[in-house]
Amino acid sequence: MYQLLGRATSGNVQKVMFLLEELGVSYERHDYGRQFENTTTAEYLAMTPTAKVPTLKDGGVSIWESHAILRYVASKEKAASLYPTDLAARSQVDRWMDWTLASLNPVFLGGFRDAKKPEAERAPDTGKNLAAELKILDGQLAKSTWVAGDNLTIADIALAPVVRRCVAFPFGLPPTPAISAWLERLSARASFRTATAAG
Ligand SMILES: N[C@@H](CCC(=O)N[C@@H](CS)C(=O)NCC(=O)O)C(=O)O
Repeated sequence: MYQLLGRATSGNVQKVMFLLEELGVSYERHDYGRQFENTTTAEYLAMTPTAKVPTLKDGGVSIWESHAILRYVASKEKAASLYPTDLAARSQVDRWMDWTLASLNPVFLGGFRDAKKPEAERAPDTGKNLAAELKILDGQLAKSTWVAGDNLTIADIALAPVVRRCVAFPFGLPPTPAISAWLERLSARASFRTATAAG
């Protein structure tokens, strides 16, 4: 059985929960990070040198980096609709997953920090930078039901826990109707609701 180490309030842990729930495979989650189990012990660092969550254990294998975990589990479970084996289709998924970490995540983290501050103390470009990235995603979702085409894939699974937080930031972001419709489609899935229930 998969063992998932990481608190349920972490967006990166939520991605992995979303996939495991969607697949309906058995797993146990253990609260690591923040106020829970320490991620800086020698034992944890031997698995995950970044001291971050999530870590996934599968028998003798342990994996860190949420997107590497998503690719591992989808491939191991032979979930070809979630992670296509056709290389061109797979590249559609991979590009949005890479974009999530390389482009959206840095502005999301800026937003996450700034959202807690009074307006006058926020970095001037936080809302603008977020709006620019969300516009790119909104454009894609205006063209296809799911991020990488007609099927839910691990690209949607990687994006969803991050984007739902982005659109809730108090920055007066411009409307992104295709993202809103996509979030509604996601909310209809029990897997997504379970994965994000902790907030
Ligand atoms: N790129 C990494 C980022 C991991 C990360 O930053 N995790 C955060 C939670 S979202 C963390 O471990 N924070 C420290 C903690 O929770 O103790 C991934 O996608 O897994």
